[in-house]
Amino acid sequence: MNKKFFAAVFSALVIVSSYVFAQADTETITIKTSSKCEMCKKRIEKGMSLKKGVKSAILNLDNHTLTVVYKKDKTNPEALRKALSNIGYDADDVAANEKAYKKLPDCCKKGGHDHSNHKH
Ligand SMILES: [Cu+2]
Repeated sequence: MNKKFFAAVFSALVIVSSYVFAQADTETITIKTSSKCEMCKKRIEKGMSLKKGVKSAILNLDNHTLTVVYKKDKTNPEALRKALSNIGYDADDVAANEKAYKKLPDCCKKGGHDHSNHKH
């Protein structure tokens, strides 16, 4: 029997299975947000990407939907929505954290772009 051959097959199996398990560890969710503008996008993407277990966070400003890729064993959708709320935005049915929301620039608040008395 060729031991080298078995060793090669075995290590190939280990590599393939660890890759498959690593893939199975991640999950993707989309969260509806109350984001308004490019500044919101930067704030949300930066803030969310720093959260534990988050691999990537991308906000689509056209439909205000945040797509998060996260590690299943490190975080969960509930924690991610809470995190977004703590940045100051609504996350699906989780309302924005009031304190964080108040700290947002006016243009990022709900209806922020509707103010007629906007000062420049
Ligand atoms: Cu904004």
